[in-house]
Amino acid sequence: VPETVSRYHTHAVGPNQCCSAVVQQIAAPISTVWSVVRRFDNPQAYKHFVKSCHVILGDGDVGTLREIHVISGLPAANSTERLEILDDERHVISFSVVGGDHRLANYKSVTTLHSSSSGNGTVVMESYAVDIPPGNTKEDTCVFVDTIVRCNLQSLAQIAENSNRRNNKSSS
Ligand code: A8S
Repeated sequence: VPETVSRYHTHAVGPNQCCSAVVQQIAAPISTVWSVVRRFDNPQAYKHFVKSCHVILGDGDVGTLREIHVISGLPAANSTERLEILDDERHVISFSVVGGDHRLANYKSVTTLHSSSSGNGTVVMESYAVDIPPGNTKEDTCVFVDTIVRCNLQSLAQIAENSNRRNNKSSS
């Protein structure tokens, strides 16, 4: 297990919280995937539930705040999120939810990228911890959040793999 995995994906979880992790294999180099993931100001590039995003404080360093609005049909309208870690060398990004009109209080996630042992690919690992909303179970909460995170990472894979294919074509 890489050191960044144990170091960044260990969450302190309170009694009324739950945590989980999603792993996604991507057939594109880590640099391609990282160029999409590192853009704290542009989550809508791969998170399809995000309708719009505005940076409300900061310039992309740790402490930057963004406000996202989500598409209709979700039990949420918007979310205010703080950039906690942005490590371009280790390929680690983390944000926490600090406000907004939704049910995922104290949501915090960490995303790390790893080069896959089998060739020129990337393994993305995203873990999170969140408060269990009143009236919900731990299981409900994990199913809901895992679904969102899995959708995001599948969409990330598609975008990175497509841009990788385009670049390979134009350079040959
Ligand atoms: C992310 C991960 C999550 C985002 C959740 C889990 C959210 O943006 C959506 C629905 C909600 O109910 C909560 O990486 C919230 O963005 C899509 C608004 C926070």
